[in-house]
Amino acid sequence: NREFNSVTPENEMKIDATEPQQNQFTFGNADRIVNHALGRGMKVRGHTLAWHSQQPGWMQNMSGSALRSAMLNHVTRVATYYRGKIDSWDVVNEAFADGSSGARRDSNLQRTGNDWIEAAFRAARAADPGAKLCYNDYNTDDWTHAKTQAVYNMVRDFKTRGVPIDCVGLQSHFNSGSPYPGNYRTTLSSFAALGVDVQITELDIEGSGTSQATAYRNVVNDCLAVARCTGITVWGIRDTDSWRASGTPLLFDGNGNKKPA
Ligand code: G2I
Repeated sequence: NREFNSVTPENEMKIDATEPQQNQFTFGNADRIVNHALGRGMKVRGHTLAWHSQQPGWMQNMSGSALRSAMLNHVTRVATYYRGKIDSWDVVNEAFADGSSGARRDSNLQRTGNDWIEAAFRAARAADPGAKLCYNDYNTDDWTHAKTQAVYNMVRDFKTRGVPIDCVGLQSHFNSGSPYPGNYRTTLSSFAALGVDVQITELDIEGSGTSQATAYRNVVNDCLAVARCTGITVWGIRDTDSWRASGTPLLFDGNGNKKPA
């Protein structure tokens, strides 16, 4: 409450959490977060409407037109339920493959047809016209990576053809194997130049002390330098609650005390 003006549910809006049985929606845990945030004037980032991972069992077993319909129904129902309460939605999460291919990630959703992503964005726009609609991914921070270029080309194509997209989320999970790239600001400004906002959506940086603080400073300065960089979300508050707890990647230690970062 003291340190943040925006909040994101780490797991509570995922497909398995909000639609555990087909057409039976459960919003209790997500509502607690949304109500807490809105009651204090904080914004909410919604995460996430369509994703190959964390699908409930019933969806994992679907394919083809039945899965396409179920996915669109999910997007519509969840975005409609939260209409007017979400600042930005991660409409589609992690749809591109890692490595040098620049291809889409294979998944049951991808196998419903290459247009599944734009279909999800159109459904989200119809359900909540006021929410900013984002494409969110990881390993898209380094401007030279094939995956970054592939997402950039998709967003450019969407803007050209009028597919409703407002923002790109860079997850920005950094560690020694995937460090803060020196061209990060170029990545942010290049996406922004397509006419979308850029948001840093899941920031964490493994390390400690001064070097960790320097990396955090670099990320923040890069965002501040790009007018359309409109938000920085850290992927947790205390190190001990992080999905990468052993890497102590967050801004507060296990006692909730501020770190140098
Ligand atoms: O994997 C790191 C992040 C990559 N980008 C998308 C994010 O949504 C993702 O977040 C992580 C959460 O931080 C984890 O907390 O996504 C994982 C998978 O959804 C989350 O892990 C899940 C476990 O898989 C569940 O077994 C567990 O019940 O966390 C749940 C709650 O602790």
